[in-house]
Amino acid sequence: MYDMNKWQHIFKLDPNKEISDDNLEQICDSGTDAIIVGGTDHVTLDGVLHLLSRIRRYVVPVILEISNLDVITPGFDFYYIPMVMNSKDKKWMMDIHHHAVKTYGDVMDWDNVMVEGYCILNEDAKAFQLTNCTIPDEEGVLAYALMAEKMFRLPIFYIEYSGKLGDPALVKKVKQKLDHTLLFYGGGIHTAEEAKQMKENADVVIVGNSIYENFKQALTTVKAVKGEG
Ligand code: 1GP
Repeated sequence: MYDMNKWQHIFKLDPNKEISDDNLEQICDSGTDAIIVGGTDHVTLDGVLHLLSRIRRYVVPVILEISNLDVITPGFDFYYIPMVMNSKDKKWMMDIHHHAVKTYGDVMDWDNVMVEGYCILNEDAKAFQLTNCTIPDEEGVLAYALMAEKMFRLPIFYIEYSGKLGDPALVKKVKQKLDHTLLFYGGGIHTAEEAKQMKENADVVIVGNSIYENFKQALTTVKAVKGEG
């Protein structure tokens, strides 16, 4: 029903943060390709369900990014499952996924489940610390990208700088390694210019924090990546 290969821009909403009805309407009607519901801290099932029901008033596709098994619930268009490739712990690559499939495997609609090969590159990001990551060198990042596509055949490779603008040159080099796997870039995008710059190489840019920090600017990132701004 939805063609993810055509997506260019996604807003990521955190169920643990407040957003007014008016701002939520503007986000959902902004022309963004989808909304991801996800966060690292204090994400609860109640918070997820409340946000889902509010977003469902609009036509935009909505995705649950599963950071914790307690929040898995039906009703989303897609379920994104992070596999943190540069974590030191197998837990974040394999074990929680194994546990989830043991629990929910029989009722999962596998067509709507996408595994994201995450590479988290900001040491100060909460997700980096929570998942016990290490920073790879450039060759290391490129190798993760190749592994995501050629070994694991993942639909998405996600360069995550959450909270900090990343290195566009690195994003470009990663993009050159990928033929099929979609390259998602997220982190520190606040302005139309920053969004446009990252979109030059990433297939999809994700905008999160700036929704809560500078709402008007966050909205301008949609047209910027879609070549309308
Ligand atoms: C976070 O990649 C997203 O998972 C977006 O990052 O919040 O820094 O925009 P920001």
